[in-house]
Amino acid sequence: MRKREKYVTLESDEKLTHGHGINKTQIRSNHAIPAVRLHKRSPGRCAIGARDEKAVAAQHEGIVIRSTGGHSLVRVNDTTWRCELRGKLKKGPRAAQTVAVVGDRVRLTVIDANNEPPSGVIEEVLPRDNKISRLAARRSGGQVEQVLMANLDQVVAVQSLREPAPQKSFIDRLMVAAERFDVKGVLVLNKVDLVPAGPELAAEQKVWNYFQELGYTVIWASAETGEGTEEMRNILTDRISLLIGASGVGKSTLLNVIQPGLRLRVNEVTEKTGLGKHTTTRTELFPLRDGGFIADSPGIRGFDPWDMEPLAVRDYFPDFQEPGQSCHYRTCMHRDEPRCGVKDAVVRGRIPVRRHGAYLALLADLEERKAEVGYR
Ligand SMILES: Nc1nc2c(ncn2[C@@H]2O[C@H](COP(=O)(O)OP(=O)(O)OP(=O)(O)O)[C@@H](O)[C@H]2O)c(=O)[nH]1
Ligand SMILES: [Mg+2]
Ligand SMILES: [Zn+2]
Repeated sequence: MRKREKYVTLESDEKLTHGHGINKTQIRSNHAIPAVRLHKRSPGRCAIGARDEKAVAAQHEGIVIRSTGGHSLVRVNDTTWRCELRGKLKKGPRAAQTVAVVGDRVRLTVIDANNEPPSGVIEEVLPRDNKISRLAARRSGGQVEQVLMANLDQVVAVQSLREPAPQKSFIDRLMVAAERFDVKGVLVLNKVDLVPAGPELAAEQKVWNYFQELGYTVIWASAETGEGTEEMRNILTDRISLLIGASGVGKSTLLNVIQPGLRLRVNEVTEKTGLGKHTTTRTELFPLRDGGFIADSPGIRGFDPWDMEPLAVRDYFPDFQEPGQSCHYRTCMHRDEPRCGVKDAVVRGRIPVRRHGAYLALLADLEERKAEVGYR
């Protein structure tokens, strides 16, 4: 985990913890959360920290825990503020939905501190340490960057072993994005209770242990039996994490087991399609009782990484690094080139054909996109 300099204290509130005592939740942040006063007539222009008896517009710094349309919920210490975005922020180069995303640290001006919830205006989104984003289809056609979350320590990919069946290529792509955006990748395999012990389970272990060998944390879990949930709680504590995966894999159910007071809505997987019904409809960040924050997110089917040069993609496959040393060409893309160490490793069974296939497919997607609009 990356080191960050300062600490800020956020407290869980009653609603989120359902009376399980007082919870001082420490999250890492580069910024303290001061309440500073600005001059009444020119909010936003006064120097932070300026003192003026007539001043009324207090400012706070907080973390976005939910972002929908024009509104965001911002957590400042133990209070959740409802905030709008200052108009000028919507005009920048970023698409409106990526201006302030879950996990963003923001500076807000108080509009009404006595409101229920208190209200404010987001004046500034502070620079991000990192983010996880993918390409998403735009309603009006084409594709656009969708930032799923900012300032996170790890992305926790949740798959179910059955109902719905796991998608290996989703994991391959998500882990590439994690490498690209410098976020730790964790893999949770849920519903292990649905896989009979014996050859079926052994086959799954063979597939998924490979990711463990690559250095990713792999957790076998069941929200039904509780298996693996303690291990999950341990890796989530004191970190800021994003749970991500297809609809119906059990993200919300797992969180409810890990922190019962959350009472997240969960739903049935439809029998016909074996797919979930998108019970969770937005990404939301919750303080964890023992420290840290976890974001539950709506199910997504695919994950298209972006913003990388085709030649850089090979660097995001940890298993290609050592065999890649023996490629004849320094810029070998492990595709059509002769005397390729990576392809040799595939032939010798050291790298699964599937992994190499996932790499080639991603490469082709990025090249196609680059040909259309430039690599971004
Ligand atoms: N057998 C079994 N069923 C589970 C397990 N975990 C979750 N489920 C069931 O899977 C279904 C879907 O769970 P959710 O938690 O709503 O799934 P989700 O990933 O949050 O789905 P979205 O919010 O739509 O993205 C529910 O009916 C759960 O009861 C598990 O470990 N074993
Ligand atoms: Mg859910
Ligand atoms: Zn090669």
